[in-house]
Amino acid sequence: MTRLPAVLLPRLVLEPFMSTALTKASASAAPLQEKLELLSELERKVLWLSTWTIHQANHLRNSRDGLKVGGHQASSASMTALMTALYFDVLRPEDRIAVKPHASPVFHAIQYLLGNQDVEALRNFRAFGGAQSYPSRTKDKDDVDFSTGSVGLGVAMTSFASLAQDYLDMKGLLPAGREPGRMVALVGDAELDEGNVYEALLEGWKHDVRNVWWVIDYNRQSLDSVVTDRLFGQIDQLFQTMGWRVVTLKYGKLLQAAFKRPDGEALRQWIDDCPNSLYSALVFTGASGWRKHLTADLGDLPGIRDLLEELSDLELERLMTNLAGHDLETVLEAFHSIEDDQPTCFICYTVKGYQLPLAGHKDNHAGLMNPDQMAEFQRRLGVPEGKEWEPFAGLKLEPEQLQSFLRNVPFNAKGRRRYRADYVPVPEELPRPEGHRMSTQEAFGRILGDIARQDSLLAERIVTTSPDVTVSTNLGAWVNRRGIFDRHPREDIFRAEKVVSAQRWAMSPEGQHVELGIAENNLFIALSALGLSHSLFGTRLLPIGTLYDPFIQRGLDSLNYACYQDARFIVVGTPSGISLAPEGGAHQSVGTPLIGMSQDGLAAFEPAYADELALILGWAFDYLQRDSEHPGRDAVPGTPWLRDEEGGSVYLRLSTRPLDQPDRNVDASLREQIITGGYWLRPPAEGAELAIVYSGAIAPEASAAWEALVEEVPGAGLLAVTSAERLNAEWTAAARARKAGRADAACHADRLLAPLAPDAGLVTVLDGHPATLGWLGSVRGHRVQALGVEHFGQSGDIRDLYRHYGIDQDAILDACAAALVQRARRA
Ligand SMILES: Cc1ncc(C[n+]2csc(CCOP(=O)(O)OP(=O)(O)O)c2C)c(N)n1
Ligand SMILES: [Mg+2]
Repeated sequence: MTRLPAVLLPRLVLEPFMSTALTKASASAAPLQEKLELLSELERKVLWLSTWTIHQANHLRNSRDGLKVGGHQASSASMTALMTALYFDVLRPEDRIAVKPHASPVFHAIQYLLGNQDVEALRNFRAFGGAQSYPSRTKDKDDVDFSTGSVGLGVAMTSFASLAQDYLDMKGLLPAGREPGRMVALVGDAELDEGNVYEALLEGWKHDVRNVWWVIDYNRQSLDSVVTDRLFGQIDQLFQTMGWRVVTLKYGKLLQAAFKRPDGEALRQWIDDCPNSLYSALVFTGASGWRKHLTADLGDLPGIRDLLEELSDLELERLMTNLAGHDLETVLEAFHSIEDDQPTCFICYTVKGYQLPLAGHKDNHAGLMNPDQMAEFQRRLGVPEGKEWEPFAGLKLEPEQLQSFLRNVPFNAKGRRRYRADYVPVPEELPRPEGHRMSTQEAFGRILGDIARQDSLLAERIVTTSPDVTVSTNLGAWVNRRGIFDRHPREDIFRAEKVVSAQRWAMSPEGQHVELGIAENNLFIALSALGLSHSLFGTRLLPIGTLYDPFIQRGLDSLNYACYQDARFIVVGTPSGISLAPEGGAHQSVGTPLIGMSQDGLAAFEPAYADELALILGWAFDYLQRDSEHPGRDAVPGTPWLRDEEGGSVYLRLSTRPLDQPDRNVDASLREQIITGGYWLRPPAEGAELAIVYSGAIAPEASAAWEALVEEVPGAGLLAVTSAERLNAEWTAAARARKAGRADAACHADRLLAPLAPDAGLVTVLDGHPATLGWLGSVRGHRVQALGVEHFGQSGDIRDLYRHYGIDQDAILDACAAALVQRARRA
């Protein structure tokens, strides 16, 4: 009986492995054997660097605040072979990857070896300005494709990125010479507990997505513990039901060889039957544990007895943890065997903390090796002291050989893969829809309907999407003209059968609306992918997503995720507030204006009138496209308070409440004020003692209250706030600038309120949380009566509801009276 190799590295079990798939598909010219040797050396270095990066951050950098810095050595070690194989051999420049958040150190180590990350960033892992804890498109310098951090979202992102790629590809909008790539998620197995993953899976199936790989690091451990055994059978089936190919990588070459020995099948069966918890515990306890259990369960089989006798403790441990996810050749074989575009899920068995003393322990998620363990690990890997950051120190192969291999890594062939796209021209102004009375939602639909009729680049690049509320958010006119996107042309059956409908529902690759199922998470991740099209694929899209305003909260983490990645899109929340009256509290939004104010990367507007909306939309199409090289037509150099030159995404909170439209011409000054956040609809007299401030659909009540008030308080003003968010952002930014020495830094909110008497009262009101406008009192020290909605809405008509929640004309006048009384008392 042959003895298993002493050092169970892949090199010694290569002979039986001569996969044609691997040799055929691999772009590297290096002979297979040599390549495996190189990759296994690099894997060792990646394991070292990722582990050391975390160690350095926790043990060698001075902690000024006594906080543990953290980092995930076990989660990283789980993926080093998979990521080594992918980045150094399998991936191509056009591929895009979402890396499991807590494998960030592995990603940074790989980019370091590829020359795309500097050592300072590694040294400063998790420190200010250093490599980020979780891969970040916006904060890391080493070409992160998709940010991750909130588990599950990066996974879904790959599916929608593939949809975005198809959208461009099928319209011939991918820049010349750019091949479609694979969208690859490196997934922690516990990420599959996140519901959004299944929402994305189902949506992906509907859209027949392709070129998506999900590589699951199946270490059977999450943060708290070991995951349930029965889960994977189910997940396997689920993927297959959704049309995915499932490739399970369970056993490495060593175990495969052991299974071929006498009684080897019994060993396989034993491992197959071994509960996840026991397996993990034995990984941690090591040889003694394996021997005890294998002897008790299989000791009567001569083949197993021989095996246990032959193997040293180290050999036995290596054999029993030789899961396929750590076996480079098995991994490469699997990846390279896929040559078509069918979505593929690789279930890769791994050990969390592989090769580390933390391996397998259920509490290892946040576990860190202590300095003694680290020293022993360093010795074992042969990394000389003082050369911890040297890319090739301690490896057996010559640095030149390794460097030359790295220079030819296909993934790195084109350098940084951040693209730029040409600016899509936006007309100076979008025309305001005709009509004396309409809601902002209707105006939105009509403005888009007008654009849909045009033959312009703007019309070509707008893509709309909605989670099953396309018609009820007034996208109908747009969709009727521009059609629904589908990879396969599909007839509108109702139309073909001559059933009368206002809505055309034909689908084709030319369509410009992506219809989604109801899942709001998918909406925001779709916007995230479409809104990064310029950077990921080199073609600018102008995505607009619509949903009912309260359901923003359903997809809030995904919205935050989209903004965190600096995706550019317009999200339209409509209808909003209790103005949706009869629909009741379950559909009425209260807190969304505060979301608009607090969400970074999102300029939020709540216009009342169609002309305001037309202006804001036109501005938004330009704002979406801004960056340092295209600072936008409104950006004034030297006034950085609003960060307008950097651009961002835009949130429009709209309403179904029809309002009488003002008959006015919007001049340049008014335009600027609408975009900056507010204007005096009725300017106050100099030294006025009172002003009513409103936002959005409540405009008629605010106006009526002002009319009634002005008879008794001549000179009172009526301030229309189109964007509490921008007024607020500019106010705080200007204050920061003043502190930094810019004495001239002023803000629009301050200028607006300047005419009022210093002790004037402000009555603020909106169909949303009162805190949205209440802060205005702090700008110049005015006393505020803040009206708004603080409690869940309910069914009713607008009159009943506005009265009940205290935002009707009477409530506004009562607040005005209170403000005047308060002022008189202080005088
Ligand atoms: C939405 C969200 N909830 C919770 C967390 C905290 N968290 C980080 S990793 C993790 C478990 C990860 O387990 P798994 O995906 O299996 O990765 P492993 O560490 O085992 O590789 C949790 C709960 C998070 N990052 N995101
Ligand atoms: Mg896990």
